[in-house]
Amino acid sequence: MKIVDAKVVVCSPGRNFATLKVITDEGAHGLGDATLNGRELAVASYLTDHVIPLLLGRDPSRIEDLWHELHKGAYWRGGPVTMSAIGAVDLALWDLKGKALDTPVHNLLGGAARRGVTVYGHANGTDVDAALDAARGYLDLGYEAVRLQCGVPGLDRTYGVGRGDLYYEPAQEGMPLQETWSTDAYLRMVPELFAAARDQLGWEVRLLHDVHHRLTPIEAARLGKSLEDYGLTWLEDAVPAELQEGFRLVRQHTTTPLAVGEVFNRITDCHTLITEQLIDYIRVTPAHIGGLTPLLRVAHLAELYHVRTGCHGPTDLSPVNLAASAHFGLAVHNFGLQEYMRHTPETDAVFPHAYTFADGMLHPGDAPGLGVDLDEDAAAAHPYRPAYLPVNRKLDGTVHSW
Ligand code: GCO
Ligand code: MG
Repeated sequence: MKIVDAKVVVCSPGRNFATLKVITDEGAHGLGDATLNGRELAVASYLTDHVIPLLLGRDPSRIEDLWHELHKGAYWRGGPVTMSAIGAVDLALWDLKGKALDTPVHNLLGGAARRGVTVYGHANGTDVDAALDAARGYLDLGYEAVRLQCGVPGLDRTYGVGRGDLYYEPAQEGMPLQETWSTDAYLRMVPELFAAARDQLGWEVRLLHDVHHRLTPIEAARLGKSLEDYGLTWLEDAVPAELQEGFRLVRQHTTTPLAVGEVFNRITDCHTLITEQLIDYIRVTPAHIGGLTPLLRVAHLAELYHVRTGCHGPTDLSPVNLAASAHFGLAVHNFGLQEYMRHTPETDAVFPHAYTFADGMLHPGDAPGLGVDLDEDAAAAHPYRPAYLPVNRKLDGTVHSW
């Protein structure tokens, strides 16, 4: 088998997605997710201008070899654009291998290790009551785990609080939206949210919260301590992810489990956190860490240190990435929990898929490969629309992490 053609399809069925399609001389095609929120065209150019010429004529079954060639061969290693491009190729090759062998990708990764992939939904609201109402909606749908985010008194808009119960989309067309931030107001609000949640929702539901990289280590330590009585499954991105030593300080002060990884793009971003047991869940994104090939390495390293997986699965990655997470989560031994935000009906129509949600779990299905297709006519009806993630400023105007 040989790769004879490849192209990047950029479309916007409600939000922007970049998808790599790799075609073989046997007429099969594999799909990879190349979406990097707010920087989609940079990855599309990296693939079209620099990677696709290297793929033509190559044997797509040699996934490991091609991965290292693209990674080491570029000389310039790492970075979100480079690794998203390599990740798209890697996912497309696993998809093709499954199709060539007529088997789902989870079977290639070792086979099903559990009944399904337990997911958490995003419950959010402008205040505590609205967030808890949204959480009840998820419990009614069969979710066992929910992430709770709510508005902060005194701030106009807050990360994680969306336009409706089921969909949250921070990227906006046009120039970046300006959001505001107050650490003091936030640190007062979060314990109140979780006290009310345990009081009203009880203890069966697993609860999570995303700080979105906004605290210093000592602030994060205080938050973790103040949440200990509410038994969170994880506190996510408590400090900026690149400050790895910051996790040592947080860890010394709290038993609230910690999760991080959605902005990581290399195993070297994860290894100190894993080997020093500074985190409990590693949340890398299949498409952004460079595909399933390096993701498996991360998971196997993490398993040795009692760290579980919790792949980043927002709607700003396409169903191709979500399917990869579902196959991976079904097969890997130290799977923890999977993020699942529902894609809009427009997105699902462009990417028909075999995975399903039932009883709080994602099921990748038994279709060969990843089990996701791309309807190119439907995609063409939704052309790319430039959009940016918001910018965040403290109340005095100083730029803060968004
Ligand atoms: C999450 C993430 C997202 C990111 C988004 C940025 O936990 O799902 O924090 O909400 O903000 O992926 O593009
Ligand atoms: Mg997050």
